[in-house]
Amino acid sequence: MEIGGDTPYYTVDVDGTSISCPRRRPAITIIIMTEPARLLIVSNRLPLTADVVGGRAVVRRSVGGLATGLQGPHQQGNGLWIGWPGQLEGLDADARCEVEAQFEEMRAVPVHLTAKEVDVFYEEISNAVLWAICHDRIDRLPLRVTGWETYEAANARFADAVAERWRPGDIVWVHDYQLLRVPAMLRQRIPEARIGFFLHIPFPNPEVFFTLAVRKWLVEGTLGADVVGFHTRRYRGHFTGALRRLLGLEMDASEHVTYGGRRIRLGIFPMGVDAADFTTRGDAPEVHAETLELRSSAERLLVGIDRLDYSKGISRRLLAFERLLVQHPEWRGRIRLVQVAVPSRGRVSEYRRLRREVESLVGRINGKFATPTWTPIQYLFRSVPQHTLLALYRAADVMLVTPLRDGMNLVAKEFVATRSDEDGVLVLSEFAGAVDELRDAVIVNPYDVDQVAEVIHSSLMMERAERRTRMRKLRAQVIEHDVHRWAKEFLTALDPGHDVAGLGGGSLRQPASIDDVVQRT
Ligand code: ADQ
Repeated sequence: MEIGGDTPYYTVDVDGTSISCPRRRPAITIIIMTEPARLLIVSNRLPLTADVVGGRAVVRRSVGGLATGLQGPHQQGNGLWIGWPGQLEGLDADARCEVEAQFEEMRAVPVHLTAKEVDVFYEEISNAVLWAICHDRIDRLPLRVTGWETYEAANARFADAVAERWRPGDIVWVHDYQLLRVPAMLRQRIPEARIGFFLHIPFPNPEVFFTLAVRKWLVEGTLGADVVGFHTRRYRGHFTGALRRLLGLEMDASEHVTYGGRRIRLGIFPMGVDAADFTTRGDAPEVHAETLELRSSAERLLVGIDRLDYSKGISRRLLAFERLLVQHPEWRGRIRLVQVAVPSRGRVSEYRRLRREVESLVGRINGKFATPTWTPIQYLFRSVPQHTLLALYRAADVMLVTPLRDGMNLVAKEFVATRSDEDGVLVLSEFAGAVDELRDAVIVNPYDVDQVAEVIHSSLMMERAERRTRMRKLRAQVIEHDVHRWAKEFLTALDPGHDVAGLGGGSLRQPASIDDVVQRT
């Protein structure tokens, strides 16, 4: 319940500049004591994008695995989503206020980062150092790693934003490698809070992780949480190995370690996709029409869909495709590879180099094998609309998911979820987290280019009956272990008594002091 406030404006700090925005809601909020606990989700990026359309600022929800999986808990639980809205360039002060108001309506709390924080915390430390290390690429590290104090400062901004809004009974779920220090910071600021942390990317082997000078400081950051979650047993094994060697901790039979006088659960929660939704949308008539169009363009279609990232193994996949055309010339003129590469991290030089490498490989292979009427690789360097994504999944005879290292890989699961026709072959890397669950895929070593070429050949030759058997089993797995189950299992582990997003339980907020009851918004 809200009662009237008296301050007509509030200030927003954007890129070091303060702007005043008219207040749409009263300044004082009184919380009814019987409100259910809220979920405060914290991720580097908010699941929203802000654009200017016809001179007006428009905020849209972005689609993506995390946004979809947590939409329910976020909305039903009356919770907040705290994160960076991206750089809101090109918006004047009025548009900024409009964006802020829309964020508030969507219960999103923007954490604005300075230009330096974007450069150092986001690009250099998170994307160039932590991403590289977690994907086993020590060779990608800069010769001298600096900037951890900026990482700490940016993490502190997220922790402050949470602590300012946290109310007794709320639970906090922090996401991913950009925010490894946030759980410990929150534990200091709000010792009694229930805090969860989930790592979406691999936790590397300790031998690789230990190359970071700040390794102990990073794992201590995560140990501020009550539950630390991983996609797979292997990543948790790497993490417990690091804990043993850095802090002398051992995980007990109930998956807990004791640290700082608290028990911390180290759980395995493989993330899924919204399988029912992919099935329904994949069956839509307009997707069907686009699928037929794609299928008519070649006798057999191979599809790859990835962010343009060195972890995704796109270059070796292209080489495997080239090898296939050399070893099995009977496929020339009959097959086509559609490779979609979504632009990603274009400001990091490594990614610009990768783009040149992929484009030059595509050019070379097409130049070598194309005929006046046939082009072997169709390369799209952009994000494609959802209906095209679905049509590509539906049209693929063989879906190539061959990352060199991938925390989970949701594309593999989306492909399976979309194939209600029980057809199509999934070729899946043994280094994707998804392989633990998707055992009925055709599993490959993506580094072994010759093997991948042969596997593509045998997948193209696979009988309909075997394709159907494999796809049925894959679908049973993906449908049962969907993203809603993932969110529910994590939140239940974090706080079984609470009814966040109608998960069951239904405890009420504990009566609190008057300071907790009256909050300035
Ligand atoms: P990502 O590295 O981004 O995620 P992934 O899991 O494959 O990788 O998710 C990509 C998402 O982007 C999918 O939902 C896919 O549909 C979408 N997408 C890809 N290409 C697209 C295109 N061209 N157009 C539109 N949408 C596209 C990180 C980890 C993963 C982990 C996830 C979730 O690196 O290993 O699975 O988080 O934990």
